[in-house]
Amino acid sequence: MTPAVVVVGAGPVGLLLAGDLAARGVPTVVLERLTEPMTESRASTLHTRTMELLEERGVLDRLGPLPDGGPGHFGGLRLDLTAADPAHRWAGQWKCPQTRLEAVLQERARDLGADVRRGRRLVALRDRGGDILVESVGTDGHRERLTCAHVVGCDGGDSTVRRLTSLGFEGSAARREMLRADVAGLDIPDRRFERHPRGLATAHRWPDGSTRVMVHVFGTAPARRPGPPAYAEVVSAWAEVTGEDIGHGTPLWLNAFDDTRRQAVGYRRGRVFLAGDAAHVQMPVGGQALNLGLQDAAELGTRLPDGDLDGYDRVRRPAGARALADIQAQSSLLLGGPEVEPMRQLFADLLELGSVQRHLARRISGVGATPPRPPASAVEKERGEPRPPVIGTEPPAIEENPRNSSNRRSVMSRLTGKTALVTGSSRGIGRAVAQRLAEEGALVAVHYASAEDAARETVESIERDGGRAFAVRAELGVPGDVHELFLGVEQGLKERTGEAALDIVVNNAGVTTPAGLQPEDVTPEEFDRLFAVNAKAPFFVVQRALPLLREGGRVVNISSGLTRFASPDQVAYAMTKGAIEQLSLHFARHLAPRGITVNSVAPGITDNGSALFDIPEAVEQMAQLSAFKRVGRAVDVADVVTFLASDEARWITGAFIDASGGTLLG
Ligand code: NAP
Ligand code: P7Q
Repeated sequence: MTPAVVVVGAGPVGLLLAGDLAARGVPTVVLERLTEPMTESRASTLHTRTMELLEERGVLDRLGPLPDGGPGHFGGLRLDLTAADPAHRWAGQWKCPQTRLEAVLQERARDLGADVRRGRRLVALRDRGGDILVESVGTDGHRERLTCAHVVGCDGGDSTVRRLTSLGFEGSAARREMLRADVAGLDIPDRRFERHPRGLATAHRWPDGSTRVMVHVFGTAPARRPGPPAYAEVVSAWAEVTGEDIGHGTPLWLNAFDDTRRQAVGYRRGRVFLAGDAAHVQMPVGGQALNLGLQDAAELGTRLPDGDLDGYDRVRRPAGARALADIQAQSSLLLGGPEVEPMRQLFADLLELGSVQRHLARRISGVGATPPRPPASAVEKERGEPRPPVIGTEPPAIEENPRNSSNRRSVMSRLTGKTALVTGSSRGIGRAVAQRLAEEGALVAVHYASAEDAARETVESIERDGGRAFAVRAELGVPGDVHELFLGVEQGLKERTGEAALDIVVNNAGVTTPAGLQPEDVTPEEFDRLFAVNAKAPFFVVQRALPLLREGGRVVNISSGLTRFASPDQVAYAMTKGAIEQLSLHFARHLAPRGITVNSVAPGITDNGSALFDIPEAVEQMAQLSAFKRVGRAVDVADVVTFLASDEARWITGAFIDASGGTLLG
């Protein structure tokens, strides 16, 4: 088989990705250095968003019931993760040994047709322009060459793919180290992040009677040692911190982890991508690493091989950066000495507040993050030979695998402190615009006419990504429409910011002529309705927004390429779009003295999620109109709108921006 994608690394991240790609019919090969899955104790905590991802893919069914992981913590301070969304069916955190997850994900990937090749070590990558050559060596020394379109490094913090691609890995070196051990023959009480004058200690009795101990002596930097720490080191640190002697115990497993924080400077270079630990390493506090990695994989799995590939870096790298920053904050709270006590006390006080709990719990559990679509049609291929699951040990409170994860999007903040109204943002282009503006930091009023659930989903997806939004209902094109809209907008803004000021207005809501309606058949009622919603309402929205718009504000009117491309069955609709372009032209002049820009963006055929775009033949036909031979995605248009909303577009006003992928080029 000539693979389209070679995934390097058969950990949970690589296997989830391989399964998702295979489910979409993308020929995928996985190369893994180890001949057998790892059996030692590693990550074990699954957060709410990850549970959703696994459920959507049928992986939870394969795993069977998982034990509740109990409450979580933030830097060692108790934080009930169910606060993120108490009503969510996967509220809280769940325990699943990484070994077991790996076994199930491998079985799934193979069942779906991915070719998982174990015992193969990557040695070379060569991007040849049109494809990429992958060279690996088997345990027998046999070299194998594969060509493929894309390579994804899911090969851990010490990623060979990253090294071969020369992608920078920037961050800060370890400053603090924690020692860990599973020890038999101890009889010491359980404790969770117990702070002593000299350090921090955790003890947890496993069901098999052994005890997981973790200890940090305040100020201890990582020791340089060739392998795991000696038990004597653990005994001495434990005695120093707790005064207890555990020297009589028998160590079963010894390990040290630290607070190294590094992130790849790009998650993509040409045909090569990074996901999971290969893209970011961080201290394993709070169990976020595995979750972040799985969420990377889920996102990339929807984009390869020919989707918006740059979007992967754009979405996941800021999400990773934010998780890493949060984890560093937790690490300071957890491993800081007496000097952090006032900060811990302050955090403890803040954590009493419901809104703080909810906020932090959401950030950790990824609740509400934009769900990367599950693999479209999970076309089950012939079943491969399933491997027996490997049963691992129960998870530790701190993950073995020191790379954590979360699921939020951009921390980019071109629009921080700004407020926006996007009409018709329950779905389609408007939803993508609302999401992108929120991603850049704007507080967004998500307007809709009747699709309440869809509008709520838009708001929730924004909130899950750490953004802020609220929904406002108003039917446009009827008497009193704009009044009703602004009642909701002003109230929502006042509640959240204390004032009703607007920076960005996007006139996006629109209705179209029914497809195939000939000009001869357009009724006056239909014509009036089109103008009422598409032209009149935007005019009065802008008029009503004038007193609220701040200096430097932005108005973006969504037109259509049909004002430049003749399509007789859409004449009435196109006339309304001609009208909205006039709105931009004349208001641009009117509002320039206030530094407010007004522009039109004209999409061509854009997948708005409607049923039409589920018909491959129709999509294929529509795609031919664009110079790029594909239909637009909502985010293609949303990115243009977001740019116009940013300060970078301050010198553009009264403009018509063609966002039709070259449909107008002829
Ligand atoms: P869509 O998926 O059909 O969604 C339309 C949005 O507008 C929904 O949020 C809807 O709210 C809202 N809306 C519709 N009628 C409304 C009314 N009378 N009052 C208030 N809200 C109303 O739209 P889309 O395809 O993303 O298009 C968005 C804009 O881009 C439109 O102006 C359209 O003309 C323009 N455009 C689209 C394409 C394309 O191919 N998709 C191409 C060029 C231009 P509910 O969900 O509550 O109904
Ligand atoms: O044809 C369009 C088009 C269309 C449609 O397909 C019917 C739909 C989806 O109900 C409404 C619609 C809105 C549009 O703005 C366009 C459109 O912009 C377009 C179409 C065909 C060829 C070029 C186009 O813009 C350059």
